[in-house]
Amino acid sequence: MDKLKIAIQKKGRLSEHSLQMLEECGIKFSNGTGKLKNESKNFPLEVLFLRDDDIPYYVERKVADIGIVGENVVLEHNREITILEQLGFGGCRLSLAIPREEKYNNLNWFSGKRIATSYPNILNDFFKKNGINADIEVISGSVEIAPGIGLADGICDIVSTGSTLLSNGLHEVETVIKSQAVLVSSKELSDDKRQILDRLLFRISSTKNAAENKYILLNAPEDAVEEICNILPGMKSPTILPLAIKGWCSLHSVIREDDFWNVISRLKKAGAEGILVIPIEKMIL
Ligand code: PRT
Ligand code: ZN
Repeated sequence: MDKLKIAIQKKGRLSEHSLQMLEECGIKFSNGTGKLKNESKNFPLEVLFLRDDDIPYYVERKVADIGIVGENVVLEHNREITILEQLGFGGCRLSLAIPREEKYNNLNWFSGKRIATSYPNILNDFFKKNGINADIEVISGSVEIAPGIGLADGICDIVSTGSTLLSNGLHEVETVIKSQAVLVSSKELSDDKRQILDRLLFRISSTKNAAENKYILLNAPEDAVEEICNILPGMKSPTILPLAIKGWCSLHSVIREDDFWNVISRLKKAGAEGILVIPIEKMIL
């Protein structure tokens, strides 16, 4: 049977997370770094380690069947590939930034200005959509220094914490796109490869669901159970078990990580005690 080939970033911000995601899916590799490729010992998958900018093209050309790459790179390169899934890591945004001392009211600031970026296609689309006529100066790295050395009036670059902009005397004024790592695939896959991909997607969604949810256990007096059940919808409905102490029970359920602080204060108000919140390793819906 053919193996599915996945391209991931060789060295950079997405490398570790990409391998970690495959490991969380139970896919194991023999040790060995610095290699160009690596085959899994227990799943029909071969990993190719590439520069992130090359991944969309290699997937389009079917050198790799699928790949993990930033949405920003996919949109900039505009290749014939399909985005299958957002993976929940590598979060960032592509933003416009200008010198701190410049006053900014709206996008018209950019009319007639020179803007340095490594993302000319995305920026060009954005300016076009917003009726802005600006000069785009394409540079491949250290975009943030362009205004300081007189190469441009502003920049369009990837931002995550914002500290790079700050230390270069720039301030962020518009978000052009939001981005995160995505799983992409070539437009056509053989039936065999499609089957392997479906198995991989199933594992990815089980680990993603698990990461987004928590298992919650708590004790409560019986007369508080109804109210607590309304706060905790869970996967179907909470599990309720009697405690050794009369009139008390234990409730088990699942809540979204995003919600749980909010829910916990409501639970305590309703009479819940001994609340435990536990990570879930896999969650199959
Ligand atoms: O060598 P290769 O070409 O493979 O790697 P690369 O250097 O082109 O990419 P890399 O590893 O820097 O980033 C890979 C992907 O990570 C990007 O395509 C984004 O999808 C995502 N990502 C997430 C980021 C950032 N966060 C990020 N902060 N990519 C780059 N940055 C840079 C940004 O360019 C700027 O220089 O970090 C700086 C800003 O960071 P803050 O925290 O100071 O705002
Ligand atoms: Zn790159």
